[in-house]
Amino acid sequence: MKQTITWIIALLMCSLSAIAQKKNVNNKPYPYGNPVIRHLYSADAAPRVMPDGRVWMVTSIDDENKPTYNNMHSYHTFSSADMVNWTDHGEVLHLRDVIPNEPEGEDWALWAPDMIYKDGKYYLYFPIRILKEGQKSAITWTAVAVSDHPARRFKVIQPRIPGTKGIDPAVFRDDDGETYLYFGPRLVATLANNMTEFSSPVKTLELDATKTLDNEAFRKMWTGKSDNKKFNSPNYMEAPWMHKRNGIYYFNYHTQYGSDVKSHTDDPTRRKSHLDYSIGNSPWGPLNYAGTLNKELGIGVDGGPRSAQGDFVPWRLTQSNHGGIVEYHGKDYLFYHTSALSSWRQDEFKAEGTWTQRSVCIDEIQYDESGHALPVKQTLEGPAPVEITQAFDIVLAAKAQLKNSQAVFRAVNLGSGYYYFDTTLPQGNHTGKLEIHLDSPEGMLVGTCLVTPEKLRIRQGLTDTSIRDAKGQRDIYLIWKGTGTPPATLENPRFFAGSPKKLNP
Ligand code: FUB
Repeated sequence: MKQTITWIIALLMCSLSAIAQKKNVNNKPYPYGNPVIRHLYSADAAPRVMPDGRVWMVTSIDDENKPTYNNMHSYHTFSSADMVNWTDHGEVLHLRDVIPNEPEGEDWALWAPDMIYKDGKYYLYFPIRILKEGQKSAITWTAVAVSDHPARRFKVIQPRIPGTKGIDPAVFRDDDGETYLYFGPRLVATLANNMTEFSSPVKTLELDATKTLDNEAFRKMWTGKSDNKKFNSPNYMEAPWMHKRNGIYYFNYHTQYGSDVKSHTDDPTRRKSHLDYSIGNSPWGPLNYAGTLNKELGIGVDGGPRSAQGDFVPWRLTQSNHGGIVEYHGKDYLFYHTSALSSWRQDEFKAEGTWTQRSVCIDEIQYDESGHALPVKQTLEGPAPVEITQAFDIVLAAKAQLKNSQAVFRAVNLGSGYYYFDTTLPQGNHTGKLEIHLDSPEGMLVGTCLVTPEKLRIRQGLTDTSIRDAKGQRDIYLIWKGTGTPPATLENPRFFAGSPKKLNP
């Protein structure tokens, strides 16, 4: 009975919001730098540096005319060379690519996606949500699509990854070459080589909030909840994202705000629509609660338009929080979304905009000396342009001999960062991995090429990997670890993606 009433209320709210939907009638240019995407409504950004050295993001698209969570039906990709100017590469996947017979209905929706490069291909992970009339709750799982370029159409290759449930898949590649998928109710598993199924059991991530909370008000807020089963990580709701910095794993997520978000209350006991984060030493957890990465949207924004209700921006709190993080040439950036553009396009900031007409914003993340991330300062201006003058790639040698399975290159200047490494193994038939270490054979592992004879055959001996923290003047150690005969030589080992390529006209 309770579920039926909830269902009726939900339907009622959807139709009321559709009726009350304001039109996007204001065509004047938006006056600020944030949001960075201003010609359509974009949400749930998942940013990553790709092999062309540009920052790419895939986003959900919110509807221009009848916005609801139920008719989110496509994904776009965007790229930038400087974090400020973004090119829209258009729609790369639509609901009709997933389910050809139900192209425009509101039963199916595509929510927050993620995209990653691996072994010459781009993989798009996305949640499918089915909410058929009469169903008590939505059914959700993760699917995978692939493309040979992030600006081109993706093709669904796995309509449902076995073992997935829930929304918001997020991919994370670790320095040892292992790729993790975080999804649904804080679940995690490793992806197999084919990127379409798991190679490990699914584990629930321990966020450990209760053990480290020393803030009494916060503790009271969560422990007062009736659902004691969620006591372990009580404030997790959705939007998982993992990033790694100086060897530490940072996992951020959207907190459970329930229906308590009210535009203008600062009640300290109200559950907040935050992005909180936990940190730890393993992508599997356990992690310890570490604080808030992004406060509720519109909180503490300096300057700009003010709401009629008080001294804050009109879109304050008018949105759920969703965050993706990328490091780009020395700075970490949080990608999130607000309804600021909607507020502008509807009535020039006179009201808060629409909950489901969101737009991607970017701001820098700052850390304290102990490595804790500080709450991001949400700005109207957005990020400063990034200027990069170093070469796109650094070839270490035309042919490098491996001695005792190792090749060393002294004092290589990796500048402000190189994001990928590749080399060719001409002899072909190897099984193992090529590790890239900085400064000594035991020094920081920044990436690992996972090698199989099959992969080498497909790519004519080429092997590559994304890398992290490869910057400054460093000694480079390439170390082969594997079974059978080690490769004798590496052809053209190189770091690349150290500066952004121009787009083809
Ligand atoms: O955009 C649809 C849903 O809203 C996402 O999947 C959630 O993370 C929230 O942003």
